[in-house]
Amino acid sequence: MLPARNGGRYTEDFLLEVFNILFGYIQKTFTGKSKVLDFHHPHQLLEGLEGFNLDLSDQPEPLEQILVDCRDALKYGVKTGHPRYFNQLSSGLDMIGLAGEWLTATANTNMFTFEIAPVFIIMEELIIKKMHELIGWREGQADGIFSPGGTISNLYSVLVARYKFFPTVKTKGMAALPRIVLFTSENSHYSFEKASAVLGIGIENVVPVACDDRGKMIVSDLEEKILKEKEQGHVPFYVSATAGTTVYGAFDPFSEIADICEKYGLWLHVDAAWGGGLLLSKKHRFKLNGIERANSVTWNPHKMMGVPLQCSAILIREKGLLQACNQLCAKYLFQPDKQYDVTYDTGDKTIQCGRHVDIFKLWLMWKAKGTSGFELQVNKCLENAEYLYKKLKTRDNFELVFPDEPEHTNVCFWYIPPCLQGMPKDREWNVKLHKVTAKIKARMMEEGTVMVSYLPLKEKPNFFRMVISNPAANKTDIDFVLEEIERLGHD
Ligand code: ABU
Repeated sequence: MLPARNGGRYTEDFLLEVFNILFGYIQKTFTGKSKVLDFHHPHQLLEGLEGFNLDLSDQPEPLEQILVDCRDALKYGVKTGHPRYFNQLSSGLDMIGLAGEWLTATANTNMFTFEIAPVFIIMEELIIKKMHELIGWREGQADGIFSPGGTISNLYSVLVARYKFFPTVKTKGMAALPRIVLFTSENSHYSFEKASAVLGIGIENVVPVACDDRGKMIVSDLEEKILKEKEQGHVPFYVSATAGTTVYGAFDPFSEIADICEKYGLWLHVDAAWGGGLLLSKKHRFKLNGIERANSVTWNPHKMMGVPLQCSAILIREKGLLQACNQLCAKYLFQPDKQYDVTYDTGDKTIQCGRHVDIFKLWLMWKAKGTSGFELQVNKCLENAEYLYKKLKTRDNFELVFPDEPEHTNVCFWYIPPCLQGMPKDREWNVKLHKVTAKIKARMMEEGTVMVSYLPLKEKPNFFRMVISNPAANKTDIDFVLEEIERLGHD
């Protein structure tokens, strides 16, 4: 194959075979008859399946085997684009996004300099500007960067906020700082604890703020906790509010939280990794009112916008902070005397050196759908969630974890099997329900017909958290899930 001389024909044949495998997989993903997964335990994959051996050998294997491996790697994976895959916040398989991903892989470049990624760097600037506008930041000075996922985007927000208040941390380290503390709701993502551990702030300096039954931050508790920390001589510097919590899909009251941040001079971050997509919807945008007062926002287009993994942005309101916080001016990459405008060498804004091109698939999708296409997509998913919620309310053998209509597409519920219906809801009942949910999920995986995740939360026994971000999912798929859970849990 290429680059060998006369390798063009072999390369074409090989890539066309690969394309056929991909296209077969894509068609199967969207046909109602195919399964979401063909589950095998880790030991089965390690032992090898018929014709599919994951062991590596010293000798090259024939191309026929490589093609079988390509096919089987997809065959034994999970079809996350399947309309009955409701397991994670990111799902779906967008054809334009997929094309963007293929083209990105073919370009095989790195995002650190304009020198080697001229087109992608400009696309990133334009998309970041667009996201700023959707947030409602009026300054017109777009700043931000695409990062490897929401956890890293959230980490950037803590890093930049700390630098803003304590710039000497970059050279002197944490020893030069007082004991700094940050605040986030007890229902927020665990990435804030992770960021605090990684940045040397310490997990004990992440103060959890209480939430109401619906999972929203209680602002009076935030203020009490800030005052308590100050009394102890600690230095509050940062609050993270969430737009679409991971489990309940709750939106914190951003304007009230922003008031508190202004009062005490704190950085406000909004983790809109999941909820950011609603900014594209005229109908649902109000749920993020107040986000325009944030200093930074995390937004993952690979979630609600259906962009292929991964695609996450950290957006910073104040231009220049990211650069000042992270730049080290490595001379071999960021030569100041290049012939073009070197402010486009955005790589020194990051904590990475090499950075994957995550922008092209998003840019291409935005071109193909327009903002209005994303809006339709988001609205459809929310309509489906409302349908699921209403269906659950009519079924005696299902119980909602909280009674209110969902704000996002997260719908949390229990299936109550016949043996637990009408029984007193005591401790033993809860223990049984906890096991029932896990057992149904195990059966779901074995049968491969649907995928919905489950979890316990505080004192609540295991419940299903169903999320809808795949525009390919329809009401019939939602009906199917409920029937299937009932079937799998009948005994
Ligand atoms: N925060 C990462 C995504 C978690 C989820 O898909 O449930």
